[in-house]
Amino acid sequence: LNLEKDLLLALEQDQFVFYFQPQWDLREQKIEAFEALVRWEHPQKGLLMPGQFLPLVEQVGLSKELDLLLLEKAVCTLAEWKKQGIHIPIAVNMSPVHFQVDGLKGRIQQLLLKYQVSPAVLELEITENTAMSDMEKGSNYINELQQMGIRVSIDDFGTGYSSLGYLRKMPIDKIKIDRSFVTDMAANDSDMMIVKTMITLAHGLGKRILAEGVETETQLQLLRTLACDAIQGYLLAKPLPEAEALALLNGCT
Ligand code: G
Ligand code: G
Ligand code: NA
Ligand code: MN
Repeated sequence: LNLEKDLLLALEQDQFVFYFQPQWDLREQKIEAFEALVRWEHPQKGLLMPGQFLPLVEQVGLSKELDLLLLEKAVCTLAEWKKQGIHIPIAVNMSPVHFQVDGLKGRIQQLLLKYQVSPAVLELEITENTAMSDMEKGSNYINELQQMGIRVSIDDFGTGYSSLGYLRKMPIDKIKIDRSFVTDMAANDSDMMIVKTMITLAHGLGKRILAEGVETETQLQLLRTLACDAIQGYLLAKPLPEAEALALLNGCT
């Protein structure tokens, strides 16, 4: 109950910050994008992780408000980076309840205009459950986002309850293999086969594929062999505060 009261204040006073985790392009050997992961700088409790407050945000019906706030934060950060001559995309997670709500597209367009940011550097991460809860609406929506020049990726791929048919209907740019398949791929034949098949599937459909949760050199080598396009995970970097993320970017280019 206390946290609920704090939440309204936090939205008002903008106590949320992004940490940034790099996504590494295996072919080009460079950072291709940063995923923005929210943290709450709570005045008394310190830095709170998404798992400690996102369920509450959803429960009290503030997901849309938070998503919009974070979307603006992402676009604002992109504008700041642009000023510094840094042109790297930011991937923002969209909460399931908000994705198909009317007005998101218009809001994004407004933000890009206001901050003079190109849609090409904004990426939205959605889960397959979100996109597929209403196939018709979902594919229209993703089509419209793509026509605006924004990229859409499927997060946590393989963990949702959906058919694969949507992959050919929707102009998705990138598929992110859920880390649960990557963790044991070196030791578990089934996981290895699933990862391998996901990569083949993505490439067969002309989409990029990224493996999440890469923590070991062995996993990296296997993914390279399987021609996976990109990786994300602790092996490369944990989600970092903005300054550290940019320092890493500079060190990598
Ligand atoms: O860092 P990690 O603990 O950072 O994130 C945990 C979960 O919280 C992930 O499933 C992620 O998708 C979700 N999450 C992180 N940042 C955001 C955000 O900015 N918006 C939304 N809607 N979800 C987020
Ligand atoms: O649901 P989503 O994929 O957006 O969530 C990303 C979550 O995974 C975040 O909590 C992030 O901190 C975490 N994460 C990122 N890389 C790794 C990793 O290599 N290992 C583990 N265990 N977690 C990771
Ligand atoms: Na994500
Ligand atoms: Mn994910």
